[in-house]
Amino acid sequence: NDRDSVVTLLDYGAGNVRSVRNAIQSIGYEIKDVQTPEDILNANRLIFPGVGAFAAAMDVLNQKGMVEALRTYIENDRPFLGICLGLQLLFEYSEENGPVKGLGLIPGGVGRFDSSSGFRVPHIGWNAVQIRKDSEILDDIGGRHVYFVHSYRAVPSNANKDWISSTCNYGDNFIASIRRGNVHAVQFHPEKSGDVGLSILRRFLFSKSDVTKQTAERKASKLAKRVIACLDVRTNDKGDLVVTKGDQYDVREHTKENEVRNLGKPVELAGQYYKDGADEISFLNITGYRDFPLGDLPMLQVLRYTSENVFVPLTVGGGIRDFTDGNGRYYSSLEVASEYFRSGADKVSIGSDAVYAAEAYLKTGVKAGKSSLEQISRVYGNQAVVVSIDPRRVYVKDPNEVEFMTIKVTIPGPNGEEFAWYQCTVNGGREGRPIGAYELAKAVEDLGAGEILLNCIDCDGQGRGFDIELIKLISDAVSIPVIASSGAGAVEHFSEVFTKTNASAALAAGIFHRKEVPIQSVKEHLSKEGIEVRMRVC
Ligand code: 1PR
Repeated sequence: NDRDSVVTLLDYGAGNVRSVRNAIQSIGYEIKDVQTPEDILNANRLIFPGVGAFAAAMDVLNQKGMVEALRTYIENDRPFLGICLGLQLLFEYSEENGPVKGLGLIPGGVGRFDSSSGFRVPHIGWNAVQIRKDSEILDDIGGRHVYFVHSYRAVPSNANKDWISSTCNYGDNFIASIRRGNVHAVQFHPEKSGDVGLSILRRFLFSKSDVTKQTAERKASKLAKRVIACLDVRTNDKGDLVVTKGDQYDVREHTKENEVRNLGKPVELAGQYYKDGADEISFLNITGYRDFPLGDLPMLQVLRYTSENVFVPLTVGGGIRDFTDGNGRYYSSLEVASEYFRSGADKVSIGSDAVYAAEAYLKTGVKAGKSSLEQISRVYGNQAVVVSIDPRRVYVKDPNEVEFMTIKVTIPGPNGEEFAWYQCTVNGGREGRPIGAYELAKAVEDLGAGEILLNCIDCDGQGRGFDIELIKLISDAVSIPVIASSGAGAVEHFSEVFTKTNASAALAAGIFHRKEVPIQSVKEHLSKEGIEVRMRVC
């Protein structure tokens, strides 16, 4: 009946729940939004995709008078699915900016992952979970990877063991999901976990008899290495938004017309890469440094359309900074980022503006809190902010020639130089700045970056492999995840970067756009080499 095809969504307006909406709609359900506490009590099925910080979420629930309704709904064993923060809020308290009191339905608290044990925080990426008991909605996913992104987690204890339906190991065991009767909650994001995630949502939404049960496989899992497809997007000379790709950042054809290289349409390519098994998709608006992104509405459309059918994380970068338009209207970088999140992005990536922020921080030693990086990470959490670095290798004879961290190179420079540093650039590689990639990486980690996208201008588009020396330098310097980028030309380059450096993910563009190497072949190769990856369900 009609009521059976409606699901009630508790969206308190703190971030991107567009993907949850899209995922629910893609499996044929209508959404009713909670406006009042009564809507919670009257729900047939309630999904609570918690986003943002724990304290802020509790404040909003309290202000809107929804705490009691939620407690009653869950205590009455009504069909409930909490996602991410929607799981954490069920516990007694969280240490996030706290301790802060939660709903108190499950004994225990939520604490931060310990990065001193060598595990990078935030925990971002694909992990398989260990099923602990009949979880109903997770029944077919044992051994399959699901997508996590969080810095805080609840830990198992004697007091809450009856609730736990699966755990995951990341340094220590944490609670990946809970189930009691009709009440479910998951720490990971089913709406971002590809086919496996959609099947979890389906199980929650369908009545039990609609789904065939399969026996869960119990397999230990490490965080999988991610393979990311990157789409450099810009408007070509005809005014069409196209996916382009440069050689060392030069995106123009070397012909008489000198046109922008056109490798396809952003939404179509993103959809294709999702089907091919990409673990994440990045869009870089590569002329964002000169065009204002909110003027560039097509990019927002690209995100909206893509997020309707692509159920893995989406990152968008380019032009994230404060801006005053031709009419004197001021837009803060936070407004720009918010618009990206609302349109379907899960993370934003900051390039040039993060370089200026890091320079200012290193000069003064003070975190002024005003930079785009600091503001966005304060509001949306550091897991939502990637810093994209565009460094260029600069050879030197003697490390004392520069004040930046140098490496001893394996292949000497053009004049026999044995050392090099990596100079950061802004405006798409057009301007070199007085800061090294090493110094920048450490500074942006301090300022609130959750991840680093590490490009290399020298290697970009060359297909000769990643700059292993650079990636090792940076991935050893920080404790946030590092995405290796620039230079992939063959499947072996991916296994090389994962065996020789501490990169958490590898990103490529050209080889995927030119259909030289399918994403699935990269995954199969990595898996054969004993590197854990997420495999698509066929
Ligand atoms: O400075 O905040 O406006 O952000 C601009 C963003 O656009 C930055 O993330 C910057 O890296 C990117 N960008 C600017 N200009 C270019 C260009 O190519 N002319 N693209 C550019 C950067 C690098 C990667 C590329 C990898 C892999 N492209 O995106 O995808 O190098 O390529 P490959 O596998 O083909 O070797 P802001």
